[in-house]
Amino acid sequence: MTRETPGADRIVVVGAALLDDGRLLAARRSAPADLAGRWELPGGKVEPGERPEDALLRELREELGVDAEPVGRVPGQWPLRTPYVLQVWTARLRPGSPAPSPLQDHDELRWLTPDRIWEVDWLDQDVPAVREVAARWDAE
Ligand code: 9L3
Ligand code: MG
Repeated sequence: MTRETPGADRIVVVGAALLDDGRLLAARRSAPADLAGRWELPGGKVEPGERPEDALLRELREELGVDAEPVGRVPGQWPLRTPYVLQVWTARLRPGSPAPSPLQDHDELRWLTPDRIWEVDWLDQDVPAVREVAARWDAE
């Protein structure tokens, strides 16, 4: 395989740590059934030939109707079900972009301050990523 991936046969899923006014956006999944009701960093699969940052912006537009800009990659990557692996970028809303709304894949959104970050039931897979985001929050 010649595609640039983090390991043979891995497919990257990008998640956005969307930060605004000192708060992190959490999104509650509405599907599939085994993930519904759990909270995630919104995002999705990188398409073949697509740059992860571009996938991130596309997913935020598709899922939440917002224009964002990537800020930086959160170090690390976390296994999802084979062959997927989660990578996370911090991102911020572009000026003039509407507030995120749950257009598809999600049925509720919540902006979390650092002291409330663990009040939602994050997907198991997202927990280590959120921990990493929280650890770096002060530096943002
Ligand atoms: N996933 C896990 N955590 C996340 C995201 C965005 C996605 N923060 C998992 C859920 C699905 C797979 O990755 O099993 C693909 O995600 P999507 O394309 O259904 O959003
Ligand atoms: Mg998605």
